[in-house]
Amino acid sequence: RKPQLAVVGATGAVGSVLLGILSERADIWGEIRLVSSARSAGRKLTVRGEEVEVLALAEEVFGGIDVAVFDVPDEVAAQWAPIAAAKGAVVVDNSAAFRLDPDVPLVVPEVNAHAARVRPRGIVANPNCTTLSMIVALGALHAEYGLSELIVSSYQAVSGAGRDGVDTLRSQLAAVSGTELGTTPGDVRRAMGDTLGPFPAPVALNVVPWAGSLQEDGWSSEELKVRNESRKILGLPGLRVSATCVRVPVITTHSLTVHARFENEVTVAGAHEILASAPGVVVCDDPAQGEFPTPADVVGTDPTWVGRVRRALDDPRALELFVCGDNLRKGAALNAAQIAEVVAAELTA
Ligand code: 11C
Repeated sequence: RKPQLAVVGATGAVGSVLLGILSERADIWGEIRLVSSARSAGRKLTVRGEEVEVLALAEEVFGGIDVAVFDVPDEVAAQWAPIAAAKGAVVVDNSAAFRLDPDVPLVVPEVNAHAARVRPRGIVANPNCTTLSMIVALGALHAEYGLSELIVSSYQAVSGAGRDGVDTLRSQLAAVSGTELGTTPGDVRRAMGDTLGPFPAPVALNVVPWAGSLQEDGWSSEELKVRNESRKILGLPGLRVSATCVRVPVITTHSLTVHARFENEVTVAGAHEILASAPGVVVCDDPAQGEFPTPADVVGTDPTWVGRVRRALDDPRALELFVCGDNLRKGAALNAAQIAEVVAAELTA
């Protein structure tokens, strides 16, 4: 029989994208059961061209389910993923609850698909969208050159903060459109009043050097995720990583500038060749023709797009890159769907 899939968090920003992706990819699933909080249960959503009623999260919904993709808040995942696993489902969890658990693999199929096979808790974790937006390209370069250090800055889209993030940017853009705002200190902030949504400062006409929650020594949770998750996915526990995470007025698609240092000397031609032949990566790098990835062009696509590839002027072992990836697709739903497919192939082998 075909494996049965549950999507938990089906009505959320990532859940909706996942239903679209499941409708586009090879149809390997038997039933696709949709699950959400009690608040959204009863709604009908379309997947594979059929309307499916959303069920309220409860232990019974996991009966007969082989793989359950969770896209819910950390605390909901922490409570319910083990319940689904105890009912016999392999859980693919997109929260941060289990990513650093040594008994939970953190998987990006292009980089470490093998890791998904060893899952003592019956849970496979899906990385954070910021890490995911760059790691496929870095995994390919690491396999050839041996990565030793990463210094990155992110330019994160508001949909990383969910529907609330998108609604906030759209309403802020409406408020500033056709005005002279953005020319005197604090004018944008005053116009926004208390409509900052999930962000600590206006995001329209602005950049906000903050994503996530405050952690020790001034680091944000998002910055620590980039460090910890990159290390785990690449199998490099001592990798030197510094990240600065920044929110920008983009709806969907995270971008990153990456300074990557390697064990071996690099060349731009070599990097281009590695990236161009890496599954899941597209090189778009001809600045003379104005060709480089931008979120406006990348949104809605599956690959990791890489441009502006340069060798560091002062370090023959370092590359500078500009990377874009759709944070809702490869950054979340697509990677989860890919992991689910890897698990399904194993279960049905
Ligand atoms: C953002 N990357 O852009 C975050 C959202 O750990 O999965 C995803 C948080 C996570 O705000």
